[in-house]
Amino acid sequence: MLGLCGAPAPAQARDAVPAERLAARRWFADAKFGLFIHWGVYSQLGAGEWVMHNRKIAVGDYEWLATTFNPTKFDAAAWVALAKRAGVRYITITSRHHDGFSMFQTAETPYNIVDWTPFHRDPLKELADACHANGGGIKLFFYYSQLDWHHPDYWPRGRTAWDNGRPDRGDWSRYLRFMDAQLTELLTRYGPVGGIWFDGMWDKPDAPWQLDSTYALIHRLQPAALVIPNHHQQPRPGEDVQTFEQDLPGANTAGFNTGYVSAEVPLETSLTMNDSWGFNITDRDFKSMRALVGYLVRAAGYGANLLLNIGPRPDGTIGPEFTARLDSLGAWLGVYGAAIYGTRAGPVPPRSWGATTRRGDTVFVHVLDWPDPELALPPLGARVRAAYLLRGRAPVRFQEAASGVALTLPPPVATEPDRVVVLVTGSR
Ligand code: JFZ
Repeated sequence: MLGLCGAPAPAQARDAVPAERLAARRWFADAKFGLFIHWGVYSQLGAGEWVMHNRKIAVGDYEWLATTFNPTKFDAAAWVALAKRAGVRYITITSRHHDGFSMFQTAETPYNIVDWTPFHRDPLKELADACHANGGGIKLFFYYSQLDWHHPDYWPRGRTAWDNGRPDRGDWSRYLRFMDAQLTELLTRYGPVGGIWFDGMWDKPDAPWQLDSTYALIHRLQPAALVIPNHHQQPRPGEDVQTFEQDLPGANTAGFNTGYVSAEVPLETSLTMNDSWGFNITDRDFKSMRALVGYLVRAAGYGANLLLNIGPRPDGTIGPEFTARLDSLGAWLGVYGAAIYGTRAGPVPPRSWGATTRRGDTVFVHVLDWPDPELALPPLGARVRAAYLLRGRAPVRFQEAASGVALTLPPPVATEPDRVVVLVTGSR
């Protein structure tokens, strides 16, 4: 049985992971690009998804705020069309964030978008239908927060708690049953689900989360659904992807990511397009196209996906700063997608000048930042048979030596964030 990169999976992992899920992991590793969506009641205050915590909003006041949430301009088909134009292969949307508000129809609490708001529609149902329509092409994943600032049974409280009016008591086991019941709803009422993106365990890392039974529940309900935990720790049994928040695999500029990088499971990097996950009306610090292409390419250079975030507005529309960048990324992938989709980490790990990706005997050299005409690569472990530019296929002169391969690059073009050189390699 093949592991992630075709290499035999370690005995223990192979026995534990059914073929269907291994296939789903390979699909995920091929996908390389996903759209993250942070959207909820908090979007109304335009100050990001932690506003309830940051402004120490009492439960009663936040519950009132939820009664005014009415995103009448929400159009699931338009969101999926944007995702397709951007070239993403999956969408990961917040079904319930730390504020405890459910963005889907649930029998487990009236504190949900269908029963608590004038909207009375289930945006996750509409999004699932739009993803599955016209032959699909976009898998839908659900972000699910284990941390809850609203639920009375999220007790004992964790690191992020403040006195927001909840009683100082609760039944933890009842909270765990609540989560499993909601996960059952998400995995039985929305068609095929790509997986669950967990977050918030870091609020109480040592609490009895009963992950094994929750993961087993997910894998039982949908054998191909992937468990993606944003716990910033080493992957555990039952987990299918290691995700890094705001960092490339192994880096820890954010301060909370682990330096450990799994070789057994697919990798993902989640990234904000500005500095906020949820809609933030004053956050204008949007990354440039060059920076975003750089993240997508460097992530792929580590063999990781990029999960790029948008924060839709409270009326259900998506701001032009987000849509313009997604359309540009889609146009870029229209030309360079072959050097990203379906690839794995290349023979040369990411460097200051760029990165390499590989598919079979074809190596893609992504030159992101190199001013000089000559670029010296270390030995690639195979002879180079041919070299040419991916865009336009003009031949690229190369010289092989024991020390490696030297490429003669065309001059950089201001509008081109990434000069991609294709190397056709063959055995020595
Ligand atoms: C978490 C969420 O809190 C955030 O709202 C967003 O959903 C992001 C994708 O994931 O971000 C975190 C989690 C933990 C820490 C910081 C940000 N931490 O432990 O410092």
